[in-house]
Amino acid sequence: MDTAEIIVVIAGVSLIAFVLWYFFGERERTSATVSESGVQEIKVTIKGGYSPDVIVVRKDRPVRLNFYRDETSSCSEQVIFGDFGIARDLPAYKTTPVEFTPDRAGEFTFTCGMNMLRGKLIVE
Ligand SMILES: [Cu+2]
Repeated sequence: MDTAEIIVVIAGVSLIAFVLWYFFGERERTSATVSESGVQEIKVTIKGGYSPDVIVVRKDRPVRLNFYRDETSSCSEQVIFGDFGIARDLPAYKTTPVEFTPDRAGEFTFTCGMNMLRGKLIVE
């Protein structure tokens, strides 16, 4: 193999590694911060996806997820926590708090109204 071929192979392997990491890799877990009043709070920015998209909270303590929708894409105009029976409209370029108290531990998916954008709420 000459140098050009080796470079192509390395580039190809790195691309495959990136794709595997992107789709199957461990997502970054972000814990909510607890305010003085005991509310677990976290800001989630929405721009083509949820950021952070894996949120860790504690069970039986109130949670306030502040969704900031940084786009007008109709995809993200709603956020749904099916397991907790919550659906909220999110106006563009505004922060919308979603408040509830998780009464069960586990991993719960939250999505946009079309089930395209996805995030995970981990209750511990
Ligand atoms: Cu959508």
